[in-house]
Amino acid sequence: MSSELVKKYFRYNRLPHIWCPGCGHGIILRSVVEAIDELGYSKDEICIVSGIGCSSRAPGYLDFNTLHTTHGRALAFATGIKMANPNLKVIVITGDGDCAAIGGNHLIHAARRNIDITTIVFNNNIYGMTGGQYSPTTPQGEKGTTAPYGNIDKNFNLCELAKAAGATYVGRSTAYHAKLITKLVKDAIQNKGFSFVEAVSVCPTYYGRKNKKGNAVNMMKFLKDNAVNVKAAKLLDEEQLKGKFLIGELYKSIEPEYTDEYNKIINSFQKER
Ligand SMILES: Cc1ncc(C[n+]2csc(CCOP(=O)(O)OP(=O)(O)O)c2C)c(N)n1
Ligand code: SF4
Repeated sequence: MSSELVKKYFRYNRLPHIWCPGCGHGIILRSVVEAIDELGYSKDEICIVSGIGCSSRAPGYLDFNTLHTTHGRALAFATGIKMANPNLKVIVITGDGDCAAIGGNHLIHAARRNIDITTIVFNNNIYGMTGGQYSPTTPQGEKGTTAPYGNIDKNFNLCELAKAAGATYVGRSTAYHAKLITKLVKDAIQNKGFSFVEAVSVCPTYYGRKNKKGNAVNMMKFLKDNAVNVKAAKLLDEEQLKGKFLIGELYKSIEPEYTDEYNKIINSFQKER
């Protein structure tokens, strides 16, 4: 990261960070910070909220209004913050376990309300912080410490889940496609409603080692070789897309936003008095 961005947005006394060498989370965080910087918001206008996990360490490193909450509950806290101060740009940074396992219910309800929160999930397909248990995004057949013979659960497609639940902006990128993360996060923050960005990360320490994915470079190469931009995908047939996953803006719509609707009710009663 450029030293300018570090100086401007990071809490010096919390560095160096403790993510493993080769972890994708640092690259993703850089892209998120770049997005905020490019949008030109003052630090006071932003509030970053997380649950618990390697990914959820991110707000601790950042010099904004930040809140490190309990595992899975980032969206519940973020909802309270947004309701109390709708002028804040509220951003949730979460992991696949935090967001889709213990926090799965909060995700679907925040999406269905279309509350103006941007959720960025650092999806490394595993529970990193607690040592490699399988998560809702661990692909079927792959291993975790809690699935030593291969996981038999079908994995969630997080973007489809967020869209089906009511999110009005959905995008996906990867730690390899860092510039695209910045673009998606910028668009997501500007969307007036619930925005969901899946940033596919790499965890060489647990997911990679357990599943013989090679080192961090190999894992990044996998992302490079298997992600297809939605625009390019339109020109490809089913056979060419087999085993690939889509990146880019996957969905966008315009719907009433929750805090606006809530304030309309408050205002109507205040007028009556
Ligand atoms: C209520 C509760 N249950 C479980 C835990 C233990 N725990 C901490 S982080 C974590 C999983 C983190 O995985 P993920 O959200 O995918 O993030 P990652 O560490 O992979 O970035 C778990 C189970 C906890 N802290 N609190
Ligand atoms: S355990 Fe995995 S997710 Fe956690 S810091 Fe290490 S590489 Fe990153």
